[in-house]
Amino acid sequence: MKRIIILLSFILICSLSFSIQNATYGWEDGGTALGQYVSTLTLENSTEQAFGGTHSLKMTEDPLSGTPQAFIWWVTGLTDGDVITAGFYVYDVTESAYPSGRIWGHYTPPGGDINSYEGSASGNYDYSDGTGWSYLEWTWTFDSDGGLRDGLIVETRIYSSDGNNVLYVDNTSITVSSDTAEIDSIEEGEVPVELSSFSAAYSNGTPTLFWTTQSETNNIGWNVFRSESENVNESLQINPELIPGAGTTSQPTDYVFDDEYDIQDNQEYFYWLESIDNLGYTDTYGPISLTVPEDGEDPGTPEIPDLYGLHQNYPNPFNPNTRISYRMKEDCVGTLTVYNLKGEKMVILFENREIIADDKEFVEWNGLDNNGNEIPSGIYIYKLNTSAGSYSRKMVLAK
Ligand SMILES: [Ca+2]
Ligand SMILES: [Ca+2]
Repeated sequence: MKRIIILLSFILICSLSFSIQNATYGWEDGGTALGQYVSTLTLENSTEQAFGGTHSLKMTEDPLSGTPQAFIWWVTGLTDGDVITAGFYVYDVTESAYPSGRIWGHYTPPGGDINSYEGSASGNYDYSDGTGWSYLEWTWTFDSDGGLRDGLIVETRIYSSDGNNVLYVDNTSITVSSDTAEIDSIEEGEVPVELSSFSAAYSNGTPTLFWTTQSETNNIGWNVFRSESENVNESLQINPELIPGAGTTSQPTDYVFDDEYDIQDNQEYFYWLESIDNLGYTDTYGPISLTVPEDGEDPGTPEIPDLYGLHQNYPNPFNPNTRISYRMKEDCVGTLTVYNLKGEKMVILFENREIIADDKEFVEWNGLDNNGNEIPSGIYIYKLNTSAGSYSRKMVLAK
């Protein structure tokens, strides 16, 4: 029996060591493609269309010459059985007519350059659907053909006719199930998030992080990492759920996050933020540090940042309990109400409460309405109306 357990744990360790590499690219940095097939294809970095951000790859075939291809990814060092999945969005507004795009692939030989060719790798026979931006994806299981091949090029193909010969491509991604393969990508300089402040404060036994963005592009959310050293590789994620981002906005957005994990007196902690866009592209910010004072005393340590208003609830998404905090610049009277997306009042959390200037106050909500009934899963809006201004935010109840 013991032997079986050892064997099982060995298998488990092996499967955990198997890794996936991934990469994304969105043409925000002015690049075009790694290469191309046939010179009658013109590749430009264009702002005429974009799926994400403001730039995409514009493909123009002129004169017509068959099936031109832009080389989007080149993976080398592949071996039998490696799995490669790649995809991208194509902008096409001609249903069942040219121009249309397709995802396809071809092999390269060991030691070959990007223009070498070792046979078609096939691809997805579907065209872009002609309804605007549509997503094309394909998965290849690599076959080295007895060692003749070790590379795969992922192509965007354009099919066109006279005068109908322009396509746009954006937000491409690739995953490769291999530790040793090398993904050659067009370099990315995209800035998904413009972070203008990131700070930490300690009060009542809890470190609280505050950060503000000036703009966000396809930012689905945030993770927070903490370490006792300045090395991000030794850090651990401390948010139980992804903290929702603002998506795409040019308006400033404030975030607040309480570190609920155990802390030790006199210990310095380092914090990082990670933003994740809709394709899984991540960026890391930090670290900032915070030293927990002795005996949990509130020290003369970090000043509370200048963050007023209604804060994002925590946790979020939640089930069924969550905490909503707020801080006002001046003494006022406020009412905090939860609405559903139809604008129906679900619960009044407090009414005409006196709010003291500069105090961070909070209320806990248990997911029940004013009649004590459970509220269904969904997106809710909470509004704080005060004599000094009104604030609202969204939260997600996920059962
Ligand atoms: Ca883009
Ligand atoms: Ca079409």
